[in-house]
Amino acid sequence: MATDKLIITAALTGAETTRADNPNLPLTPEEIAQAAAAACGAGASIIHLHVRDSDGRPTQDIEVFRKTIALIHEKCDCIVQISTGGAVGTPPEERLRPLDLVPEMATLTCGTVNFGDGVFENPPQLIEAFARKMAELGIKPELEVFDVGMVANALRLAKQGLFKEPLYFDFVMGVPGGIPGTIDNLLHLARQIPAGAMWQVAGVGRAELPLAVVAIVAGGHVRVGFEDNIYYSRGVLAESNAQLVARITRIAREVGREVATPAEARQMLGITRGR
Ligand code: KMH
Ligand code: ZN
Repeated sequence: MATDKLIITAALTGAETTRADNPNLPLTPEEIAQAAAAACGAGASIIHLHVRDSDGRPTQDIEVFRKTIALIHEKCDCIVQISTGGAVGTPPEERLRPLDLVPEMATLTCGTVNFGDGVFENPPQLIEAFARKMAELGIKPELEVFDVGMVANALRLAKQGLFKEPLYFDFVMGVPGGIPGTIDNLLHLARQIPAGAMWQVAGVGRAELPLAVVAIVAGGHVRVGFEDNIYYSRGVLAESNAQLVARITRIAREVGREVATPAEARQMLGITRGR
């Protein structure tokens, strides 16, 4: 049974979810900041951040990120984790651009994966270039794993000294094209990472809740939010990202696992510089 505190990440918006999927999706900087503050109040310590342009389409525009992050930090102390994944097909140089804001964390996808009808391209040279930029700027990478071979890709880069410990893996499970979101697969992934490394699960769709529950008791950490899942229960749309976070906080407490504050999450992840 896990005894360390649970880190909850809220993936508020993503690049693929639309208002037609869930009318409560936050899209503007103001809406995203409001959703971040509510998620933080419900127990999230990390905000996984995608932003949208004024038409609601995914963008990697640094100015939209800058504004959104400033608004978030006016309201709460959550760690902001910028997405370098963007949307399927976003050019690599656009994906990298918001790193110039030097966020505390950013995502680093560790391989190429079919993603629904598209291909989320992350060839070896791109992964290494992104990892080097994060290392240079002192940004903590979250190592995004969409299938089991990506763990090995991440460990090869770790051997080159590109990551500071503890390594923080995010197992994104249930993307059509990636590893299916089963409990067996989650436990298999968790067994692939070295001692001392940390992991989180982001289950897509109906896999979100059961995999989160397994992670809570198995010593992992949890990501929830509209990027991954728009439902609260079967056929019932979630009212907010905070509603999904609050349920994870309640379940964790019920089984004796306290939830990390942003300051505690920074300490666990080895994030030492201020934001
Ligand atoms: N939107 C997906 C294609 C990340 O944020 O780093 C990629 C993604 C991963 O969301
Ligand atoms: Zn994302």
